[in-house]
Amino acid sequence: MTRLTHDDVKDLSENLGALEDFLLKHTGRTLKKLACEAVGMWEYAIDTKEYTCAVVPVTTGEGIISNFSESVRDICKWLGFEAFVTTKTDISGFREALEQKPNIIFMADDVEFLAYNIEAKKASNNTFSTAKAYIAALSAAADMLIGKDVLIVGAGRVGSEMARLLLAKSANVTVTDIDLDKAYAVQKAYPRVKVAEDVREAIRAHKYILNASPAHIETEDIQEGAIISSPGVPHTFDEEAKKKALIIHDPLAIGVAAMAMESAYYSYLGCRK
Ligand code: 2YH
Repeated sequence: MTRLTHDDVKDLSENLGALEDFLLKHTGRTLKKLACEAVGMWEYAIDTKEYTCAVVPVTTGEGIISNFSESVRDICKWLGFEAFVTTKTDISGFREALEQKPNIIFMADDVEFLAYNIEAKKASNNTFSTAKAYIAALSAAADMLIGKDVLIVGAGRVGSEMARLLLAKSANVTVTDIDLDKAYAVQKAYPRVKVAEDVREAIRAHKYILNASPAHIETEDIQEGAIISSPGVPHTFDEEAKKKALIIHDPLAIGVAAMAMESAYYSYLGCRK
């Protein structure tokens, strides 16, 4: 699993306005509306300012990513939540968070990234929220995906979840991965999914692409007018690629926004006023 770096998130908070403008221009949705659509809720169903999010930095594994927790906090604030980062890390940070009585606690190690809703006792998982949110973005930018041929590049956890969600949207789904065993494992789970064995050929043949892989996509393989919804990091598209195609990407905000809205929605479903 690709780990974010400080470079990925160092300017994230200052760039939220630019991301909002980009999403409005290309999907017709704000970050919040897109996140709500991704998790199947109406954006005015809850009042985010009634909810507090705590973010606990985690030192396990490769340790703290400088500015990661602050970026998660600022994404939550952008959506209207109250939000704070604990001064302590790990279990001590968790205890510090609990003392402030938040509704949602965010924590990430090198493998998992969860938002835990304390009152609903339910966790939102970044892998699944990211898959949902980037499909919502592609669907909005492409004016729906019903009957459209959509390629998923990367058959890991995000790619596999994307296949399931795209089938629910009645898209024609093809998956490709340099590791063919992984691509065929997705097909085994969802037999309607086609497997493309040649990654570059598959990219050349598709206008609608979800890139859930850390691999580089060659600019010459991208179709003119393609739409690429791309959570994958590192993000290596060049200026030429961005001229040819609409490339929807940010390192953290789109996935975290969907986690936060889904988590708050759990409280709403549990009848919190
Ligand atoms: O970037 C990551 C992992 N790739 C998890 C992604 C799950 N889809 N984790 C961030 C680690 C943050 C660090 N422990 C911190 O600063 O708290």
